[in-house]
Amino acid sequence: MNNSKGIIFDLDGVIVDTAKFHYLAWRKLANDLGFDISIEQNEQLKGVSRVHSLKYILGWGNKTVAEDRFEQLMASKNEDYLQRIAHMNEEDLLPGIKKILDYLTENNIPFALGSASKNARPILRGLQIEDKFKAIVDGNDVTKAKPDPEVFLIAAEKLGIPPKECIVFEDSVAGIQAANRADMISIGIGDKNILKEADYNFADLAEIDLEFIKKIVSK
Ligand code: B16
Ligand code: MG
Repeated sequence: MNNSKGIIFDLDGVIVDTAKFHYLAWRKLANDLGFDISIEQNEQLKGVSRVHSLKYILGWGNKTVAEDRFEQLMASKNEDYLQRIAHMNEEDLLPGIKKILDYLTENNIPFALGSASKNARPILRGLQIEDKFKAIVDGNDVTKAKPDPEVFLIAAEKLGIPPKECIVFEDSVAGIQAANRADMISIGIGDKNILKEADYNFADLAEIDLEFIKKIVSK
């Protein structure tokens, strides 16, 4: 098998469903400020950094806050979120991911994480898959949020593989755009009508068979 390809996985929505916990924590924050956010609004926060998420939310609630209050709100949302994900374990891996990671490991195909989350490492640790990744690039390593390609370009560099030879699994529009801008192959996980800019689309990882992975890493 041609092993010159590298794979980059997004975290939330690809490896684990943390979006529901982000939503509960952001919703509590909004409620405390006197307004609500909908599931549809939460969709727009997928793949978006913490700071940008709070900016959107305050905009939706027509709130403006001073800089120190903004920092406090981000910190309290994160504390709430961390409590909600504290008990995450292997059983929280999304269907299909384990099989793919095992296949890549067995075939020496390197893979990295490319996530906007600053909590990515403890989450991977809880899921007991942190050690499988050759590189982990998260919200602590980047200065520009998706759709900027920075997170994926750093991941490719850490894998030692040219961007053109990297394949990205992503569930957010911003993430697919970031992968495309990085000149990587993009695989959209979720609604193909939303992720229409992806090179390939699957409803979820369980829909992907190993033949597809074999084919795409051999191209
Ligand atoms: P944190 P991903 C993203 O993860 C989430 O989709 C997004 O909703 C969240 O705001 C962002 O991480 C930052 O997360 O507050 O933990 O730093 O999809 O890029 O893996
Ligand atoms: Mg995601």
